[in-house]
Amino acid sequence: MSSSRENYREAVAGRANVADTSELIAYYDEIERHHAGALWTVANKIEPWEPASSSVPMLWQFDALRPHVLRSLELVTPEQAGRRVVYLANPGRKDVTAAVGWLYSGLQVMAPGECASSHRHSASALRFIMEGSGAFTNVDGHKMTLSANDFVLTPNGTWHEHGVEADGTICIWQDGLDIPLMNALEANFYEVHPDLKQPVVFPIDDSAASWGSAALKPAGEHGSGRYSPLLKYEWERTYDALQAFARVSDGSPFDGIHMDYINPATGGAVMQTLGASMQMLRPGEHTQAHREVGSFVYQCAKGSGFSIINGKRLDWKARDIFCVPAWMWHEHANASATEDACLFCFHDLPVMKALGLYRAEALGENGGQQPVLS
Ligand code: GTQ
Repeated sequence: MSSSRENYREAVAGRANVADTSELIAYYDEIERHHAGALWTVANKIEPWEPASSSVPMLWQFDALRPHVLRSLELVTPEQAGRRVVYLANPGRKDVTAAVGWLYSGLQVMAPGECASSHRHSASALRFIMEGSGAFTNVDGHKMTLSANDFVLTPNGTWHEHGVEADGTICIWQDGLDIPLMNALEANFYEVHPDLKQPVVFPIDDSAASWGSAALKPAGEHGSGRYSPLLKYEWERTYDALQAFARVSDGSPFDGIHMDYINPATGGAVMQTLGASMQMLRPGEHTQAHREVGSFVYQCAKGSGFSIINGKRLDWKARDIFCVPAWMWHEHANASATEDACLFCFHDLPVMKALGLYRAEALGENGGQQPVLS
């Protein structure tokens, strides 16, 4: 961004444009000794014309990571590790352990009969199940059984532990959390359950049975208001909803058949800081490009295709994870002419919207797609 054209733009727009002289350099050294600095040396960096993400568009292929995730089963126990997870490290965000922006993502693996002890924290968390059977999670006494492509919440402040039944198989799921955001806000508390394990208080899968119907809820019940009382969104119901919507809608030019997971008590996002959606790209569909203020982590739930993110093409298939950094152009394509493709996504849009920061922009007035540059 330091081309001569940029310099010219900075100068005419009343932006910082001060050349280094030996006198100024000596001055900068002097004030640095007083733990201070001259604003005009950093102004253009800390007040960019538009969001300038340091995150890199990344693809994490499940087939490449899976052997390493399975290897961790032999190397550490859940008792030793707390959580046995291989996290996704964006090259531009290593310092804050983020997959993109202020969002964390990891692959957690558990073997039959194992259980990871109960804890709670300020970070909000979600899981999207990748493979295996017999996995369960217990959130504040609500035990839930987990199957492939189910989406589960562990909202901030709730006690949660995970395990796999003795007659299950090795299970892998994606964990999505706002850990980097909580640390950026210096608001992150963490607590281990005094008994390491909490009792199951409610009937198994009571949350989905109570709140999981498309348009019905328990009469007079409103939930806590802080997060969705529906803690598990089953894949079959999600896919049925996409199919039904596709019969009556052309969908979004940018995202195809696109539905938000909602808090059924409020119609709002599933948690205060994290939102999630599922989208279906019909056979051969290639969407128009747009960009948004917000960071996105995608997991392909079904089919295969590619996304172009600021000119970078990422080819994905089921269980691959990729990210879209804030304010980067992105478009998605289904590579198959016969099968649909589904993308799960979690993001920080609830934060952007609560703070009045959300913006979206289409590429070109009548839509547009990007050239592939890499
Ligand atoms: O399962 O609660 O991948 O607290 C990172 C932090 C999973 C969890 C992660 C966590 C968890």
